[in-house]
Amino acid sequence: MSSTDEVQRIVHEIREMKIRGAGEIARSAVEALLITAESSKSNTPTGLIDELNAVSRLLLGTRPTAVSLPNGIRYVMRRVMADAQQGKTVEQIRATAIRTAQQFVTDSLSAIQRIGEIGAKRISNGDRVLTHCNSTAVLAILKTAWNQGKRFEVTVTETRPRFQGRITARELGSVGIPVTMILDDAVRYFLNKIDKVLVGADAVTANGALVNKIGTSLIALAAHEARARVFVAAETYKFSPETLVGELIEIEERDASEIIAPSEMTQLPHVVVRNPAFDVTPPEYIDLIITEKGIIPPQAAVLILQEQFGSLTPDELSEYHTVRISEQE
Ligand code: RUB
Repeated sequence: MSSTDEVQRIVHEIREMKIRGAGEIARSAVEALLITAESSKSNTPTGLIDELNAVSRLLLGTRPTAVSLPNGIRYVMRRVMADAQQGKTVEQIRATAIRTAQQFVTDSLSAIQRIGEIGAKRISNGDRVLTHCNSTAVLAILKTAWNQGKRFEVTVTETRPRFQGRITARELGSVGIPVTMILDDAVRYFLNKIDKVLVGADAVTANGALVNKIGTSLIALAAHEARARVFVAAETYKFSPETLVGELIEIEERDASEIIAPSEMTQLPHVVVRNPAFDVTPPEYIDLIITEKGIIPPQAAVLILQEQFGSLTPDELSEYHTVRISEQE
């Protein structure tokens, strides 16, 4: 497969959700930048940067909600642009793009491992944990706790319409963790037997709100009522710098055919079917966020963002947001 085909494959697979989950989306996007830098025939800095920007735009237009995607691209492109401003050669810029892309992937994987170690401390023997969708960070916590000898059980929602809960159930079951799978609609029915809700993140906003798979906010609301604790597992590259300057996270709306077959839709001529893929859980319904830098209350999200992105101007903070929104139009 040529490098252009390989980049197109990554773009296509993110859009079609063969590559999915916020962390994996970011790592694959950064991989596409790495392939572009390695294979570029450009012999000027401008030529190489134009190619990297073109691939960035393609990637930003795939799925709008996972903030890890623009953050991964920003991680590489900020360093590439800094090199260009310092008058470095095309070969030096290429080396920077490759090195920083590799660094992002390595850091991302070690962040997940660290979240596993930190989060496992919050899982106790006898716990009844509920999770929604399929999150690598959540799996890291549960598998780490299990490998430490803690014994607990997990309730998994099936996560309609794409059934990512089945992936979670399979993965937990394969290491011996007892799993019960339930309908998404059955969460409140089972919550009086749940101690902790543990979910992943597509984005965390400056005010500590969580954007995650549709249904997460309803689960958090029911958990609040049932006095079950709500934990979020999120690498800090899922924190949204754009929200520092007032931008909103766009919620991806997917095709109605994921919910109802087009042939059945024709029988319902006056019905509109809506299929948002994510929703927003306010910080009041979240007990803590487990990051690779430690455990924080949702209200401290702004501190993580200031530490990571405090040096950027408002325009720099929202530049990828603007591209992303225009790619959706
Ligand atoms: C996946 C989803 C996951 C987060 C976190 O949605 O909502 O909870 O992305 O996952 P989709 P991870 O299947 O639509 O991509 O911890 O693996 O980054």
